[in-house]
Amino acid sequence: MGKKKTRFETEVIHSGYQPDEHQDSLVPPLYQTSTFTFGSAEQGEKRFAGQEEGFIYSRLGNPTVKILEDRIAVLEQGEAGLAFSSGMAAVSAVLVALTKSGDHILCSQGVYGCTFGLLELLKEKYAINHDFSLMDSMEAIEQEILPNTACIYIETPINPTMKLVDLEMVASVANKKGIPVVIDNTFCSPYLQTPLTLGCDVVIHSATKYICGHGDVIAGLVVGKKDFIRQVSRTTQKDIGGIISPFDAWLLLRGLKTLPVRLDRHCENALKLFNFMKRHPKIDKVYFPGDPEHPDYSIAAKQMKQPGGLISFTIKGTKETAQQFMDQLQLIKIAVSLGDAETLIQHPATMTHAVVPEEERRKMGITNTLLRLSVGLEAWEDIQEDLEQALEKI
Ligand code: LCS
Repeated sequence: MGKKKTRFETEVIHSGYQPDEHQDSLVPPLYQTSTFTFGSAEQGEKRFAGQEEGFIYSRLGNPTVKILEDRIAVLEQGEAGLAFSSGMAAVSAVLVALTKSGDHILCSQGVYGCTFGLLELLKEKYAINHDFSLMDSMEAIEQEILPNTACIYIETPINPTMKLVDLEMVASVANKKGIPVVIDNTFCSPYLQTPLTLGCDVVIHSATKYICGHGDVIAGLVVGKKDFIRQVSRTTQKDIGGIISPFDAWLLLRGLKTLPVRLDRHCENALKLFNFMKRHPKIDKVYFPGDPEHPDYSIAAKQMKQPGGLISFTIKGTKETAQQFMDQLQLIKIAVSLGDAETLIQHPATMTHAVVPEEERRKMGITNTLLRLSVGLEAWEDIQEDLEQALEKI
């Protein structure tokens, strides 16, 4: 683009888009089309052969989607981006691209339930094994990397336990061994954490969450080196087909513009609620990276701009107490997903992580009294009052 590099808050609004390339439209146009016409048979042949630039068919690329892909690449400070129909389409396209039968994946001790399901599927169907690792020291990781380890897969903060992994530390070990490090950056968005700048290789997002921000799209994004993104776009994306619709890409471009403004508010609200929850007699433990007593507080301070908008906590009592508490909430909605304007609460053991066997859940730290709160954009006093009245009733 040859333009002056601007700050994050400006890039979320302008990067990847030039109005003069699109009839001077201020807002990126929605190219709601499945296919593109060729002026001649020869032109069609050239486009398919890669001898001429241009769009062919929306599963292989679309101008609205391309703007989103270019924008997320800028925000994550990577070379290229790729958009998918869901976060899981992104996770599966990346993991299938990086592995083959007989390989091994080293994974953080805790991942989103469906990512766990995918790892199990890869093991059962294709003999791609995995191990979970605390990733808390260089020595441990060095020992856990096997000769057939094809990639390291990390969530940080981990959904829903809010444990953190030191990305720079893991990347320094992996880089020496030439093993790609893949990060699911969903909980942070590029506004709070940019893993590629810490030495990681591939970033994945469930764009359904903070990037969309409005609870109306399911989508995924991947950012990495040009060669890797091209490989994924020509193989596991093109041939498995989990592409985003142009309209959903358009909505994400709209949501992205307010990402920093929204996240500042999510984080501000979360910090206030954390201080309330930490002192409440009916709440047992609170897991929040902004807690100076959080075991990974120093990692959060090092690699995250702010502690984020998610708080997990355990209610004193049993699974039933936790569920009774949820049922008393009035403003806060019981729903999975996160990063929306509305404050959402969910019970991981029976919802997002219900597919994880109980034994594994215990190892990850997901107990039956654990709840996850996605702090929304409402007045924090109203969210606190709702928590307060529901806690009073249990
Ligand atoms: N990665 C993380 C960290 C997630 O939290 C999710 C979804 C995904 C990937 C998958 O993204 P999707 O395909 O849904 O766009 N997490 C959810 C959650 O915690 N509640 O509902 C969905």
